[in-house]
Amino acid sequence: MRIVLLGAPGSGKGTQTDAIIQRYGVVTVATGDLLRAEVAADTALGQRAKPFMEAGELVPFDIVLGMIENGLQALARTHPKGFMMDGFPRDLAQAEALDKLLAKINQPLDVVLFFEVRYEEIVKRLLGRGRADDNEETIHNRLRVYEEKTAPLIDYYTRKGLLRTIKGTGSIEEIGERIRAVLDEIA
Ligand code: B4P
Repeated sequence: MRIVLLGAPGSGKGTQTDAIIQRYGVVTVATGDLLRAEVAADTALGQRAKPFMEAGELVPFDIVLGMIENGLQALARTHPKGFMMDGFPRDLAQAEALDKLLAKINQPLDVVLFFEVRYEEIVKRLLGRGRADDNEETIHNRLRVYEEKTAPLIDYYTRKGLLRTIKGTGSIEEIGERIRAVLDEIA
């Protein structure tokens, strides 16, 4: 199965990935985690990405796409059960690039799970988490960037018939149950 997790920062995508991996045997590709690892290791890529992440802006296209391209081609060979993208695509250019890449390796997407959560709830969650980019100013900028650049993907994937909306509030188990209901139908 090939899945995209779509939703605002803090909508709980990362929180649900372990349960999905265990049940469906897919592997996860989380651009946020990959970028944070590059920053922590102080690589040239991490040094370029860091100021964008600290400001809550999207990291430039070439950096993110390079990471995805390398990863996906290898994953298609090593993980026949499929993959789940968390945090990618983040805008239309990334979505179109992903479509092209997946068409090239003959691995089209099966479903896009859109996590629907109100912004007041998101701000509360992220302030509670307290990661380096979870201060109030950066959170508001991340939500503004999400609204402007990422939210148009809801229409993009609806038009392709791939979007399924998951109500992202309630307990982590309740949300997991809603996800299972959708994915069991597709699997
Ligand atoms: P990400 O790492 O992708 O975003 P995130 O804020 O961690 O969101 P997620 O939805 O995964 O939230 P989580 O489950 O952790 O991006 C960070 C930055 O990286 C971006 O701002 C950008 O700069 C850069 N970046 C990443 N991908 C990029 C791309 N493709 N292109 C360009 N730039 C990119 O949940 C958040 C909190 O909520 C946690 O504390 C969790 O415990 C809590 N929570 C989860 N579910 C809950 C529930 N049901 N109830 C209560 N709390 C809950």
